[in-house]
Amino acid sequence: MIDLYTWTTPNGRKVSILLEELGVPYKVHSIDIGKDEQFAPDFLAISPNNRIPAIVDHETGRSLMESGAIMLYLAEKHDRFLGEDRWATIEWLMWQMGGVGPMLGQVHHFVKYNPGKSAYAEERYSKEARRLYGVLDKRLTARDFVAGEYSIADMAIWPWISRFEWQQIGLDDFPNVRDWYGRIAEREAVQKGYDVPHHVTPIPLP
Ligand SMILES: N[C@@H](CCC(=O)N[C@@H](CS)C(=O)NCC(=O)O)C(=O)O
Repeated sequence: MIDLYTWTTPNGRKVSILLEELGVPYKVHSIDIGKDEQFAPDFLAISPNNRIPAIVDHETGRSLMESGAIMLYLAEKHDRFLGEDRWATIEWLMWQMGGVGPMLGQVHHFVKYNPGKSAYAEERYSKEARRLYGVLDKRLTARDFVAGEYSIADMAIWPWISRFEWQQIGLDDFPNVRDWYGRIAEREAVQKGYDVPHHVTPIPLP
């Protein structure tokens, strides 16, 4: 059994989507980051960076923080969703971890939650968001999924794109991203994983 510590955010949903895709049993523990539950000593023992998601795998005794590490661990353990070209999968997973997550996170912070506080930051991160969407759109020109077949890289990127409205991005401007987003949104495991630890809204559709 796996314990998943998570909240209703893109980084949390990445892991619940993967667990649903794998079909392995897991127990959900809500860590409400709006109430600072990520700073509780019990949680810090598992996730010393005070961030969700984190897991404890009781079968192996391993605990892990950082969504990318968790996804690689689970994919390797079950030998699934690493794609036919493992290094392409890792490459695009790292692209999400190093670029999409941090940059779109800044868009949410400045554009969605603190508009008007810093025109510079709003412009900088919005521009970066459009650049990243452009990179993804180009990558998806000749393939259905970022590493060829559906993999943990898609599962890592997709929850960030599901916030396209927060980012004031029109998906019709990026047709390959729009189609890829729709293909993934149709998956039952994605719909279930999106609602962990609880339902907030239906999956936004363009
Ligand atoms: N690089 C980390 C980022 C995790 C992260 O930023 N989690 C956010 C929610 S999406 C969080 O827990 N924030 C709590 C805080 O900032 O104190 C990962 O991918 O797991």
